[in-house]
Amino acid sequence: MSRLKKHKARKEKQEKKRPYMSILFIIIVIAIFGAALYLIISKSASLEPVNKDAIKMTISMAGFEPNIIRAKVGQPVTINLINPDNSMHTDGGGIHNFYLKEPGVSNVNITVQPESQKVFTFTPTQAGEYQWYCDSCCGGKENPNMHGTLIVA
Ligand SMILES: [Cu+2]
Repeated sequence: MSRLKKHKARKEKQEKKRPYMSILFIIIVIAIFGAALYLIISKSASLEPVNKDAIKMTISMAGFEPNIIRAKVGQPVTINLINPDNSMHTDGGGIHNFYLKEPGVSNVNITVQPESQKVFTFTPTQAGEYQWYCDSCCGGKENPNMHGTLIVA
């Protein structure tokens, strides 16, 4: 076989490989779009609160909703905290937290796993304005989004 023929043969071989390459490329593109779609859908999937009498509160990368709650001295506050974020969130692995430690108000440190919820109760014993925050993501206390205010009268 001449050099030219060899070269031609090799070129033909390479060209035969190409359709597989484009199929592989299409599969990769579909996989990436599928993963993105999964993240969007699972992010918007809402969890129904397990305790309908509690204050329904969500905590996500967007912060607490609501981020202001009012309470009365001596009356228990029950919060149903829902975390709709999934574990694909790079910062903190989708884990969020409710941290409220103020003398005479409460001593609460509740961690909520991704796509789950927790119900907890505390009873404030002093009037005033208090800050709670998420201690598990985006710089914790330093992140202004991850705060809430408890107003006790
Ligand atoms: Cu958080």
